[in-house]
Amino acid sequence: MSIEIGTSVMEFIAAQQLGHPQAKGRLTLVLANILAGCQFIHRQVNNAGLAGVLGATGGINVQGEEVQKLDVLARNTLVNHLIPCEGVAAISTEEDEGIILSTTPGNYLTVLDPLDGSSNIDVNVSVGTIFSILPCPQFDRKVQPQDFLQPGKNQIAAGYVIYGSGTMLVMTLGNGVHGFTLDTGSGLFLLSHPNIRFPRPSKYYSVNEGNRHSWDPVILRLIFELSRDRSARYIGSLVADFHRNLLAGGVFLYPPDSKSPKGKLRCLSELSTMAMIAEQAGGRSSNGRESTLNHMPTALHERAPFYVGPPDDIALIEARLAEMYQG
Ligand code: AHM
Ligand code: MG
Repeated sequence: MSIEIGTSVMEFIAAQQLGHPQAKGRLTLVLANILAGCQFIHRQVNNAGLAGVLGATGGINVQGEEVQKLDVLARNTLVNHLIPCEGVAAISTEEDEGIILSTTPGNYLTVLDPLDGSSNIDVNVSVGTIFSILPCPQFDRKVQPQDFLQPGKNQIAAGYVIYGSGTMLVMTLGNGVHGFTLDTGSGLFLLSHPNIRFPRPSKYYSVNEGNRHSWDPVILRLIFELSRDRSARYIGSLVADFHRNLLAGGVFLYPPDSKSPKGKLRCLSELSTMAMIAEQAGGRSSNGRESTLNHMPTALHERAPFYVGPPDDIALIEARLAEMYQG
């Protein structure tokens, strides 16, 4: 599909929807509402120092993590846009223990990490919004939490908005990965990075090396091996680390450790999205044993180890980890 640089995202989505068999119903409307919410979050993130929304609320979320004021603002903004949106049957967010029902029936379930990278909010380092759209299994009955327990390969759309030195949307509808930069003058996301592919060979690896004291020796050796011909970059916001590797060429790892045997990142609200984008950009993702996209989650907030990047890197990682899983 050839679409000109500068095309607005809504025009782009409408054109893609025509050729996308799964994308029926109100997909354009659902995405428009997510992006309207993200534009509001963009303004809040940019003005946070002036608007008095930096810092923690004093609360702890369902994940046992400190809740930041901007986490709440981002969550409320997106949920308020999606509850009345036709097409959306229900919403699951990283901040909510259960699911949120919309006020209309719909074909779609939306999963959100409203503001990823909480530890970077107060220090002016890139954060992001992660979203995923799944099919709603039943149109004619009340949605249950189990309806969200679908492997990432079922996703109809997946994307993130990074609030960085510029604000950018990266998205796939299952037909390649495309990047749109927010033009702050017009308030439109405009196509700036068509058909993004992981550059090869990879030049970077991203992992929190502060966890090395809790790693299995197999993981220690793996990271040492990756570092031989790659430079290290670690930001601490999944969206920013993934985005950097996608554009500059690198592999991201969040392995299990003795404190977090299932890793830290969440299957539904973080990993499925990045996995679909990676595969659509010519990369791969894995939990160490199988493709992230094939994994069937068993709970809304289930965590899993995560490795994502160019295919050769993921093949190398899986080969090395086989030793750990066998032994
Ligand atoms: P969150 O900010 O939505 O809770 O997401 C978790 C974040 C990810 O963005 C990032 O990849 C990871 O936690 C960083 O973890 P750590 O500080 O343990 O390296
Ligand atoms: Mg997150």
